[in-house]
Amino acid sequence: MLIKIPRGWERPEREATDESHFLQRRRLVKSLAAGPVLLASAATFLTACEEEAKAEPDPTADLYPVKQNLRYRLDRPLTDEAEATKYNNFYEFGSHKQIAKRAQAMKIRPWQVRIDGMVEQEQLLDIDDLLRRMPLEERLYRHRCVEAWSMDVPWSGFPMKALVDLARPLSSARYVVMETATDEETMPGLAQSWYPWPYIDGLTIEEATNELAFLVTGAYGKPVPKQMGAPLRLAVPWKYGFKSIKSIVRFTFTDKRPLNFWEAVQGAEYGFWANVNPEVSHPRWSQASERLLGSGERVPTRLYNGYGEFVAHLYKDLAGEKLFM
Ligand SMILES: Nc1nc2c(c(=O)[nH]1)N[C@H]1C(S)=C(S)[C@@H](COP(=O)(O)O)O[C@H]1N2
Ligand SMILES: [Mo]
Repeated sequence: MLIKIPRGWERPEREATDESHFLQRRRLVKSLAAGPVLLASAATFLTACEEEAKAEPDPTADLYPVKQNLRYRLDRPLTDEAEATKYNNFYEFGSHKQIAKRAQAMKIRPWQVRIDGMVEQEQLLDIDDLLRRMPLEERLYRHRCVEAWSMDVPWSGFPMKALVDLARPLSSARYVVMETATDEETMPGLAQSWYPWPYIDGLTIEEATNELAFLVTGAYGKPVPKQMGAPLRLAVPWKYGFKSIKSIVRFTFTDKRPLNFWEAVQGAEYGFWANVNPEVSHPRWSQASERLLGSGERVPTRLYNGYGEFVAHLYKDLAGEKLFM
């Protein structure tokens, strides 16, 4: 009989389901100490907030659905909306996937977006003005989480290049850093003080102005739901999902490469570039295949998540950089 001993990168995905595996024990200890009293009050609070959410219609709802840009197509079916909206990574609301209900407490109006750093002039933009100025369109994109699951989503939004043009960065700027809102009142994850809040991530200016980089304002023909990063979220489909930062309040132009949230948490496992590559394993699991959200089917992962024709050229002179983690 042949006994096969799996190597590190051959381990099943169930071992790869949490980016903060090594932090779990600590969180568990803390939550056990907090006990059931907290859970009960959280439940009451959520009901109140859900009521509030229902009462506040999105002021940009009339903009949707937007016209689909047929240049960005999929060769596999869209993920069911019900699946994509109930299985989410949004650590501000907790380090597990069932945060959708909790996220409804987030206040997304008024919402301002600051543009600062190496720009001709700092700007503070109201989200509703911004959305009405930007060229909205729908794109069908793949999304590949570093945890080896994926989904296919009809996003609405605008090319990030339009925002960079609006920002008028100085020629010395090389990166754009994005930052997620921090609202202690509605985001219980912020109390997990061992995480380096706020969540930030960044792109080079070349990446940010690549035609694929997309700022998401909607999904499935409606304003994007809170758990998916309302009212403004990034989609960079050739990179692992953690680069696609949610609920953005700030764009800072800089000449210094930022240390993103996951890199700061665990630099041995997550880096700045994070381009999808099935041949480069995560230190704790293989990236060769992925599980489709919804059907559960396992399919091979593709280099640059299938978007090489759009982005491979961005990396050809970067030998020596860790491009795929
Ligand atoms: N602010 C913030 N943005 C975030 C995250 C997060 O925890 N906080 N998780 C990232 C990860 S790991 C993934 S896979 C996607 C998940 O997006 P989804 O919940 O819409 O599927 O959001 C990314 N953006
Ligand atoms: Mo992810």
